[in-house]
Amino acid sequence: MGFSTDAIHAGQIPDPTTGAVITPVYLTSTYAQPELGKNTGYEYGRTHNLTRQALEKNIAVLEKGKYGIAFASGLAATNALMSLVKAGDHIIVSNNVYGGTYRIFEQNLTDFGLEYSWVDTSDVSSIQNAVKPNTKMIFVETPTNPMLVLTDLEAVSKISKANNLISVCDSTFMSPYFQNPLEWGIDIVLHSTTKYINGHSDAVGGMLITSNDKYHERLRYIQNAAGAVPSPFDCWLVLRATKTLAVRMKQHEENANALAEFLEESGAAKKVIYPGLDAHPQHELAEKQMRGFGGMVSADFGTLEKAKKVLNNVTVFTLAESLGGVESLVCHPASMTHASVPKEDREKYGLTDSLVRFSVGIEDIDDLIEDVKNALG
Ligand code: P1T
Repeated sequence: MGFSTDAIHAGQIPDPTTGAVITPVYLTSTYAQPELGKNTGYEYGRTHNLTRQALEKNIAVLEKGKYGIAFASGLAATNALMSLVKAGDHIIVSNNVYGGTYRIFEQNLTDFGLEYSWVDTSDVSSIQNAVKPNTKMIFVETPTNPMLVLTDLEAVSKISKANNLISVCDSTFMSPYFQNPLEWGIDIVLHSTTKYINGHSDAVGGMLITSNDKYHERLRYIQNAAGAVPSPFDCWLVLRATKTLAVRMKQHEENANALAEFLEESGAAKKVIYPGLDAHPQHELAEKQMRGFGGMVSADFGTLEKAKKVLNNVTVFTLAESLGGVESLVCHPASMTHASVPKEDREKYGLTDSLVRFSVGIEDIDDLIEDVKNALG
Protein backbone atom coordinates (compact mmCIF):
# COMPACT_ATOMS: atom_id res chain seq x y z
CA MET A 1 0.00 0.00 0.00
CA GLY A 2 1.03 3.62 -0.44
CA PHE A 3 2.16 5.75 2.49
CA SER A 4 -1.11 7.65 2.97
CA THR A 5 -3.25 4.50 2.73
CA ASP A 6 -1.09 2.85 5.39
CA ALA A 7 -1.08 6.01 7.51
CA ILE A 8 -4.87 6.06 7.53
CA HIS A 9 -5.53 2.34 7.95
CA ALA A 10 -2.54 0.35 9.26
CA GLY A 11 -3.09 -1.14 12.70
CA GLN A 12 -6.72 0.00 12.81
CA ILE A 13 -9.72 -2.22 12.31
CA PRO A 14 -13.33 -1.27 13.15
CA ASP A 15 -13.96 -1.91 16.85
CA PRO A 16 -15.40 -5.46 17.14
CA THR A 17 -18.03 -4.48 19.76
CA THR A 18 -19.69 -1.54 17.98
CA GLY A 19 -18.08 -1.27 14.55
CA ALA A 20 -16.63 2.14 15.50
CA VAL A 21 -14.40 3.09 12.58
CA ILE A 22 -12.00 5.00 14.78
CA THR A 23 -9.98 2.98 17.30
CA PRO A 24 -11.41 3.86 20.76
CA VAL A 25 -9.37 5.29 23.63
CA TYR A 26 -9.20 2.30 25.96
CA LEU A 27 -9.12 4.20 29.22
CA THR A 28 -8.62 1.35 31.64
CA SER A 29 -5.83 0.42 34.02
CA THR A 30 -6.86 -3.23 34.29
CA TYR A 31 -8.91 -6.01 32.67
CA ALA A 32 -11.37 -8.54 34.12
CA GLN A 33 -9.98 -12.08 34.15
CA PRO A 34 -12.60 -14.80 33.46
CA GLU A 35 -11.09 -17.20 36.01
CA LEU A 36 -7.89 -17.70 37.95
CA GLY A 37 -5.02 -18.37 35.57
CA LYS A 38 -6.95 -17.24 32.47
CA ASN A 39 -7.05 -13.81 30.81
CA THR A 40 -8.19 -12.22 27.57
CA GLY A 41 -4.63 -11.39 26.49
CA TYR A 42 -4.97 -8.10 28.35
CA GLU A 43 -3.89 -8.11 31.99
CA TYR A 44 -2.78 -4.66 33.12
CA GLY A 45 -2.68 -1.17 31.56
CA ARG A 46 1.08 -0.69 31.68
CA THR A 47 1.58 -4.01 29.91
CA HIS A 48 -1.25 -4.00 27.36
CA ASN A 49 -3.42 -1.30 25.87
CA LEU A 50 -5.27 -1.64 22.60
CA THR A 51 -5.05 2.04 21.61
CA ARG A 52 -1.28 1.90 22.17
CA GLN A 53 -0.99 -1.35 20.20
CA ALA A 54 -2.85 0.21 17.27
CA LEU A 55 -0.44 3.16 17.28
CA GLU A 56 2.60 0.88 17.51
CA LYS A 57 1.42 -1.16 14.51
CA ASN A 58 0.61 1.97 12.55
CA ILE A 59 4.02 3.59 12.98
CA ALA A 60 5.87 0.27 12.49
CA VAL A 61 4.21 -0.05 9.07
CA LEU A 62 5.09 3.57 8.14
CA GLU A 63 8.73 2.96 9.12
CA LYS A 64 8.80 -0.36 7.16
CA GLY A 65 9.52 -2.24 10.39
CA LYS A 66 8.03 -5.28 12.12
CA TYR A 67 7.62 -3.78 15.58
CA GLY A 68 6.86 -0.40 17.15
CA ILE A 69 7.37 0.11 20.88
CA ALA A 70 5.78 3.27 22.29
CA PHE A 71 7.12 5.40 25.14
CA ALA A 72 5.99 8.39 27.16
CA SER A 73 8.45 10.73 25.41
CA GLY A 74 11.28 10.67 22.90
CA LEU A 75 13.77 10.71 25.75
CA ALA A 76 11.98 7.83 27.51
CA ALA A 77 12.52 5.88 24.26
CA THR A 78 16.21 6.87 24.25
CA ASN A 79 16.57 5.79 27.88
CA ALA A 80 14.87 2.43 27.19
CA LEU A 81 17.13 1.92 24.17
CA MET A 82 20.15 2.05 26.47
CA SER A 83 18.96 -1.18 28.13
CA LEU A 84 20.51 -2.91 25.08
CA VAL A 85 23.98 -2.04 26.40
CA LYS A 86 25.62 -2.48 29.79
CA ALA A 87 28.32 -0.99 32.02
CA GLY A 88 31.69 -1.00 30.27
CA ASP A 89 30.19 -0.68 26.77
CA HIS A 90 31.17 2.11 24.39
CA ILE A 91 28.76 4.01 22.15
CA ILE A 92 29.59 6.20 19.15
CA VAL A 93 27.24 9.20 18.89
CA SER A 94 26.80 12.06 16.40
CA ASN A 95 28.51 15.09 17.99
CA ASN A 96 25.45 17.24 17.32
CA VAL A 97 22.26 15.66 18.68
CA TYR A 98 19.24 17.10 20.49
CA GLY A 99 20.50 18.69 23.75
CA GLY A 100 18.36 16.37 25.88
CA THR A 101 19.95 13.33 24.22
CA TYR A 102 23.39 14.77 25.01
CA ARG A 103 22.29 15.39 28.60
CA ILE A 104 21.00 11.87 29.30
CA PHE A 105 24.03 10.22 27.66
CA GLU A 106 26.78 12.42 29.05
CA GLN A 107 25.32 13.58 32.35
CA ASN A 108 23.25 10.55 33.48
CA LEU A 109 24.25 7.31 31.83
CA THR A 110 28.01 7.76 32.24
CA ASP A 111 27.28 7.28 35.98
CA PHE A 112 26.17 3.76 35.05
CA GLY A 113 29.45 2.90 33.32
CA LEU A 114 28.56 3.70 29.70
CA GLU A 115 31.24 5.39 27.66
CA TYR A 116 30.41 7.76 24.76
CA SER A 117 32.51 9.08 21.87
CA TRP A 118 31.11 12.23 20.24
CA VAL A 119 32.00 11.98 16.60
CA ASP A 120 31.35 14.00 13.46
CA THR A 121 29.31 11.19 11.90
CA SER A 122 28.97 13.11 8.61
CA ASP A 123 32.51 11.79 8.04
CA VAL A 124 32.31 8.01 7.59
CA SER A 125 36.02 7.48 8.32
CA SER A 126 35.61 9.19 11.72
CA ILE A 127 32.96 6.61 12.64
CA GLN A 128 35.17 3.76 11.49
CA ASN A 129 38.15 5.15 13.42
CA ALA A 130 36.10 5.50 16.61
CA VAL A 131 35.25 1.77 16.81
CA LYS A 132 36.96 0.13 19.82
CA PRO A 133 36.91 -3.43 21.16
CA ASN A 134 34.14 -2.50 23.65
CA THR A 135 31.99 -0.53 21.14
CA LYS A 136 28.42 -1.86 21.10
CA MET A 137 26.31 0.80 19.41
CA ILE A 138 26.38 3.60 16.85
CA PHE A 139 23.71 6.23 17.54
CA VAL A 140 23.20 8.83 14.83
CA GLU A 141 20.72 11.64 14.47
CA THR A 142 20.19 12.59 10.82
CA PRO A 143 19.57 15.32 9.93
CA THR A 144 20.82 16.72 13.24
CA ASN A 145 19.08 19.16 15.52
CA PRO A 146 19.68 22.04 14.83
CA MET A 147 22.65 22.03 12.41
CA LEU A 148 20.91 19.75 9.85
CA VAL A 149 24.06 17.69 9.32
CA LEU A 150 23.47 14.35 7.60
CA THR A 151 24.99 10.92 8.23
CA ASP A 152 25.22 8.30 5.50
CA LEU A 153 22.88 5.59 6.84
CA GLU A 154 24.04 2.90 4.44
CA ALA A 155 27.66 3.45 5.56
CA VAL A 156 26.67 3.32 9.25
CA SER A 157 24.82 0.07 8.66
CA LYS A 158 27.87 -1.47 6.91
CA ILE A 159 30.27 -0.46 9.72
CA SER A 160 27.80 -1.77 12.32
CA LYS A 161 27.36 -5.12 10.61
CA ALA A 162 31.12 -5.56 10.06
CA ASN A 163 31.77 -4.93 13.77
CA ASN A 164 28.69 -6.60 15.24
CA LEU A 165 27.27 -3.33 16.60
CA ILE A 166 23.70 -2.11 17.08
CA SER A 167 22.91 0.78 14.72
CA VAL A 168 20.33 3.37 15.76
CA CYS A 169 18.98 6.40 13.92
CA ASP A 170 17.01 9.22 15.51
CA SER A 171 14.93 10.14 12.47
CA THR A 172 12.66 12.64 14.23
CA PHE A 173 13.39 15.54 11.83
CA MET A 174 12.33 13.56 8.76
CA SER A 175 9.37 11.55 10.09
CA PRO A 176 8.69 8.24 8.31
CA TYR A 177 7.33 10.21 5.37
CA PHE A 178 10.74 11.44 4.20
CA GLN A 179 13.17 8.81 5.52
CA ASN A 180 13.09 5.11 6.45
CA PRO A 181 16.45 4.19 8.06
CA LEU A 182 15.56 0.47 8.32
CA GLU A 183 15.62 0.32 4.52
CA TRP A 184 19.30 1.35 4.64
CA GLY A 185 20.06 -1.49 7.05
CA ILE A 186 19.79 0.43 10.35
CA ASP A 187 18.65 -1.82 13.24
CA ILE A 188 16.50 0.57 15.27
CA VAL A 189 14.74 3.86 14.45
CA LEU A 190 13.90 6.36 17.18
CA HIS A 191 11.25 9.07 16.98
CA SER A 192 10.11 11.78 19.26
CA THR A 193 6.45 11.46 18.21
CA THR A 194 5.97 14.82 19.95
CA LYS A 195 7.23 16.38 16.69
CA TYR A 196 6.07 15.76 13.10
CA ILE A 197 4.38 12.42 13.74
CA ASN A 198 1.87 14.01 16.10
CA GLY A 199 2.25 17.40 14.45
CA HIS A 200 -0.27 19.33 16.54
CA SER A 201 1.85 20.22 19.59
CA ASP A 202 -0.62 18.62 21.97
CA ALA A 203 1.06 15.38 23.06
CA VAL A 204 4.50 14.19 24.14
CA GLY A 205 5.64 10.71 23.06
CA GLY A 206 8.37 8.50 21.67
CA MET A 207 8.68 5.34 19.58
CA LEU A 208 11.32 2.74 18.77
CA ILE A 209 10.88 0.74 15.57
CA THR A 210 12.81 -2.39 14.63
CA SER A 211 12.52 -5.56 12.59
CA ASN A 212 15.00 -7.42 14.82
CA ASP A 213 13.24 -10.03 17.00
CA LYS A 214 15.95 -10.05 19.68
CA TYR A 215 16.03 -6.26 20.15
CA HIS A 216 12.25 -6.14 20.07
CA GLU A 217 11.96 -8.76 22.79
CA ARG A 218 14.32 -6.86 25.10
CA LEU A 219 12.77 -3.43 24.41
CA ARG A 220 9.24 -4.76 24.86
CA TYR A 221 10.32 -6.24 28.20
CA ILE A 222 11.81 -2.88 29.26
CA GLN A 223 8.70 -0.97 28.13
CA ASN A 224 6.72 -2.93 30.70
CA ALA A 225 9.40 -3.47 33.35
CA ALA A 226 10.58 0.18 33.47
CA GLY A 227 7.08 1.43 32.67
CA ALA A 228 7.59 4.71 30.75
CA VAL A 229 4.44 4.14 28.67
CA PRO A 230 2.31 6.82 27.00
CA SER A 231 -1.29 7.37 28.09
CA PRO A 232 -4.06 5.82 25.94
CA PHE A 233 -5.36 9.30 25.14
CA ASP A 234 -1.96 10.49 23.92
CA CYS A 235 -1.72 7.33 21.76
CA TRP A 236 -5.12 8.12 20.30
CA LEU A 237 -4.09 11.71 19.49
CA VAL A 238 -0.97 10.50 17.67
CA LEU A 239 -2.92 7.78 15.85
CA ARG A 240 -5.33 10.45 14.65
CA ALA A 241 -2.42 12.65 13.57
CA THR A 242 -0.57 10.09 11.44
CA LYS A 243 -3.59 10.03 9.09
CA THR A 244 -2.53 13.48 7.81
CA LEU A 245 1.24 13.02 8.09
CA ALA A 246 1.79 12.92 4.32
CA VAL A 247 -0.15 16.09 3.53
CA ARG A 248 1.40 17.94 6.43
CA MET A 249 4.96 16.95 5.52
CA LYS A 250 4.50 18.06 1.90
CA GLN A 251 3.36 21.50 3.07
CA HIS A 252 6.10 21.79 5.74
CA GLU A 253 8.65 21.09 3.05
CA GLU A 254 7.22 23.52 0.51
CA ASN A 255 7.13 26.30 3.10
CA ALA A 256 10.59 25.51 4.53
CA ASN A 257 12.09 25.55 1.07
CA ALA A 258 10.52 28.95 0.33
CA LEU A 259 11.70 30.43 3.64
CA ALA A 260 15.24 29.06 3.14
CA GLU A 261 15.35 30.56 -0.35
CA PHE A 262 14.10 33.91 0.93
CA LEU A 263 16.73 34.00 3.70
CA GLU A 264 19.47 33.00 1.26
CA GLU A 265 18.53 35.31 -1.62
CA SER A 266 17.74 38.37 0.52
CA GLY A 267 21.07 38.09 2.35
CA ALA A 268 19.12 38.52 5.60
CA ALA A 269 21.19 35.80 7.27
CA LYS A 270 24.95 35.20 7.21
CA LYS A 271 24.41 31.48 6.65
CA VAL A 272 21.28 29.49 5.83
CA ILE A 273 21.17 25.76 6.50
CA TYR A 274 18.55 23.60 4.77
CA PRO A 275 19.27 20.19 3.17
CA GLY A 276 17.18 21.18 0.13
CA LEU A 277 19.50 24.05 -0.83
CA ASP A 278 22.19 23.31 -3.43
CA ALA A 279 24.59 25.07 -1.05
CA HIS A 280 24.04 22.43 1.66
CA PRO A 281 27.31 20.43 1.74
CA GLN A 282 25.38 17.14 1.83
CA HIS A 283 22.62 18.00 -0.61
CA GLU A 284 23.51 14.92 -2.70
CA LEU A 285 23.36 12.56 0.27
CA ALA A 286 20.02 14.15 1.20
CA GLU A 287 18.74 13.31 -2.27
CA LYS A 288 19.99 9.75 -1.93
CA GLN A 289 18.62 8.75 1.46
CA MET A 290 15.66 11.09 1.99
CA ARG A 291 12.52 11.53 -0.11
CA GLY A 292 12.30 15.21 0.82
CA PHE A 293 14.15 17.82 2.83
CA GLY A 294 11.78 18.43 5.73
CA GLY A 295 10.45 21.50 7.48
CA MET A 296 13.42 22.66 9.59
CA VAL A 297 15.62 25.61 8.61
CA SER A 298 18.49 27.04 10.65
CA ALA A 299 20.06 30.42 10.02
CA ASP A 300 23.05 32.17 11.51
CA PHE A 301 22.33 35.89 11.70
CA GLY A 302 25.92 36.84 12.48
CA THR A 303 25.27 38.55 15.82
CA LEU A 304 23.15 37.74 18.86
CA GLU A 305 21.51 41.17 18.47
CA LYS A 306 20.23 40.33 15.00
CA ALA A 307 19.14 36.85 16.11
CA LYS A 308 17.24 38.45 19.01
CA LYS A 309 15.51 40.81 16.60
CA VAL A 310 14.02 37.82 14.81
CA LEU A 311 13.25 35.85 17.97
CA ASN A 312 11.58 38.75 19.79
CA ASN A 313 9.70 40.42 16.95
CA VAL A 314 8.05 37.63 14.99
CA THR A 315 4.30 37.40 15.51
CA VAL A 316 3.15 34.51 13.30
CA PHE A 317 6.10 32.36 14.41
CA THR A 318 6.05 31.64 18.15
CA LEU A 319 9.20 31.64 20.28
CA ALA A 320 9.12 28.19 21.88
CA GLU A 321 10.91 24.89 22.40
CA SER A 322 9.84 21.92 20.23
CA LEU A 323 9.20 21.59 16.51
CA GLY A 324 7.20 19.75 13.90
CA GLY A 325 3.76 21.18 14.66
CA VAL A 326 1.43 22.76 12.12
CA GLU A 327 2.18 26.15 13.70
CA SER A 328 5.53 27.79 13.01
CA LEU A 329 8.01 28.08 15.88
CA VAL A 330 11.36 29.80 16.33
CA CYS A 331 13.96 28.87 18.88
CA HIS A 332 17.41 29.91 20.07
CA PRO A 333 19.19 26.56 20.36
CA ALA A 334 22.21 27.90 22.28
CA SER A 335 20.08 29.00 25.25
CA MET A 336 17.07 26.72 24.83
CA THR A 337 17.22 23.19 23.32
CA HIS A 338 21.03 22.84 23.54
CA ALA A 339 21.74 24.78 26.75
CA SER A 340 23.10 21.61 28.39
CA VAL A 341 25.85 21.28 25.75
CA PRO A 342 29.04 23.17 26.77
CA LYS A 343 29.55 26.34 24.70
CA GLU A 344 32.94 25.24 23.36
CA ASP A 345 31.46 21.94 22.12
CA ARG A 346 28.49 23.69 20.52
CA GLU A 347 30.63 26.23 18.72
CA LYS A 348 32.88 23.50 17.30
CA TYR A 349 30.03 22.43 15.05
CA GLY A 350 28.62 25.89 14.38
CA LEU A 351 25.91 26.12 17.01
CA THR A 352 26.65 29.76 17.80
CA ASP A 353 24.74 32.29 19.90
CA SER A 354 23.56 33.92 16.66
CA LEU A 355 21.88 30.76 15.32
CA VAL A 356 18.08 30.72 15.02
CA ARG A 357 16.11 27.53 14.33
CA PHE A 358 12.87 27.78 12.37
CA SER A 359 10.30 25.01 12.58
CA VAL A 360 8.33 26.02 9.53
CA GLY A 361 4.63 25.27 9.92
CA ILE A 362 1.92 24.95 7.34
CA GLU A 363 0.47 28.46 7.49
CA ASP A 364 0.40 30.59 4.31
CA ILE A 365 4.00 31.01 3.24
CA ASP A 366 3.57 34.69 2.32
CA ASP A 367 2.58 35.41 5.93
CA LEU A 368 5.62 33.52 7.24
CA ILE A 369 8.10 35.34 5.01
CA GLU A 370 6.47 38.69 5.73
CA ASP A 371 6.70 37.92 9.46
CA VAL A 372 10.47 37.35 9.30
CA LYS A 373 10.94 40.41 7.05
CA ASN A 374 9.01 42.61 9.50
CA ALA A 375 10.89 41.20 12.49
CA LEU A 376 14.19 42.10 10.84
CA GLY A 377 12.85 45.60 10.16
O1 P1T B 1 10.89 15.86 23.82
P1 P1T B 1 10.87 14.37 23.62
O2 P1T B 1 9.61 13.83 23.08
O3 P1T B 1 11.35 13.64 24.83
O4 P1T B 1 11.94 14.07 22.43
C1 P1T B 1 13.32 14.22 22.59
C2 P1T B 1 13.95 14.46 21.25
C3 P1T B 1 14.60 13.41 20.61
N1 P1T B 1 15.17 13.58 19.41
C4 P1T B 1 15.13 14.75 18.75
C5 P1T B 1 15.79 14.88 17.42
C6 P1T B 1 14.46 15.84 19.32
O5 P1T B 1 14.43 16.99 18.63
C7 P1T B 1 13.86 15.71 20.61
C8 P1T B 1 13.17 16.84 21.28
N2 P1T B 1 13.48 18.11 20.78
C9 P1T B 1 13.01 19.30 21.25
C10 P1T B 1 12.15 19.40 22.29
C11 P1T B 1 13.47 20.51 20.53
O6 P1T B 1 12.89 21.61 20.68
O7 P1T B 1 14.43 20.38 19.77
